[in-house]
Amino acid sequence: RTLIKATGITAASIAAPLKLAYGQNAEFTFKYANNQPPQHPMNVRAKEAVEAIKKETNGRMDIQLFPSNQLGSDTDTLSQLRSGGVEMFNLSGLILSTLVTPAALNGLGFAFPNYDAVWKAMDGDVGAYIRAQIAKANLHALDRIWDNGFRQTTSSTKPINTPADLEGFKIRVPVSPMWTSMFKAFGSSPISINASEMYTALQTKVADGQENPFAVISNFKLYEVQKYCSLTNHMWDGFWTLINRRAWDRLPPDVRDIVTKHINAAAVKERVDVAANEATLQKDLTAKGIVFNSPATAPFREKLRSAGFYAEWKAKFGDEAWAVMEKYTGKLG
Ligand code: X2X
Repeated sequence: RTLIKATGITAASIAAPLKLAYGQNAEFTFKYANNQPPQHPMNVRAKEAVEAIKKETNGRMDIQLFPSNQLGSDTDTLSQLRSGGVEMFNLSGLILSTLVTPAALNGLGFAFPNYDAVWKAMDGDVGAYIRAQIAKANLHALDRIWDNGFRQTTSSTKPINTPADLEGFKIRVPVSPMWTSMFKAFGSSPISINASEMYTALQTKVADGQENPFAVISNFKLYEVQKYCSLTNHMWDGFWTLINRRAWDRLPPDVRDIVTKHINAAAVKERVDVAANEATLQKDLTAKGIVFNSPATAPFREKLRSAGFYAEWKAKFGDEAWAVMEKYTGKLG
């Protein structure tokens, strides 16, 4: 006890590692990773779902949630998911596109005018098309994609009013060709950095700006290192729940059904939470010192078109994928 006192170890810190020996009585244990802090609606809803799954399987299935990239950056965790070191992962489709190109479809610049169009496409044929391609990479994707959101552009140096303001702009983007391609088309200097390094990159001015939905700007405390938020709404991004194929196939069908039911339901609830938070978050961020502006978006889209962005991605995705998107978005580019 004296030693414990001297080292400042508390009862709580001794108990913590014991909690890591999870699933001792469970038949099946999964590690479930994501990049968001615990308070993001995705983790709130995922936590409820894993508790419901444990209960409904009478403790046979124990899924432990690892928020905040605790198991590694997104790109690291994707490798672990493929090798089976991590069984389950909520990952942005655009980052997944480094492995499954069509998973970036929904991130095409200015494709979706609003959430109504997003959910019709993602719960409809666009989502089905993407999931079929994911299956070919030996990963199982659950049906309902979680909302990350429409992305807005923040900066420590200046508001973005016109496409010209993006020229030469040092902007942090997630690790994905869709993002680098889009910001190169704007003439920016995109720097690919995982979410886990984003705050530091902005703080140390490796990048002057970044782009993310309100929930991320808020939960990652980017208001501490950014001043302006320009409502560019330049793309919509979501998280697929991905499961290692061998781990999934090891589960009996009844357990698979229970996992599917609860995680899908959690994703749908998370969409509602994120939408409900949008209005309050803009007020909160304003109170924290962020200055908002609403640029006209048509000139940004025109810039992408004239730079050949849509032609480049139509060739990469192919005519079939493009036609599936255009069913929901109207003519792209
Ligand atoms: O890395 C990001 O910017 C984030 C959190 O939006 C994604 O997961 C793509």
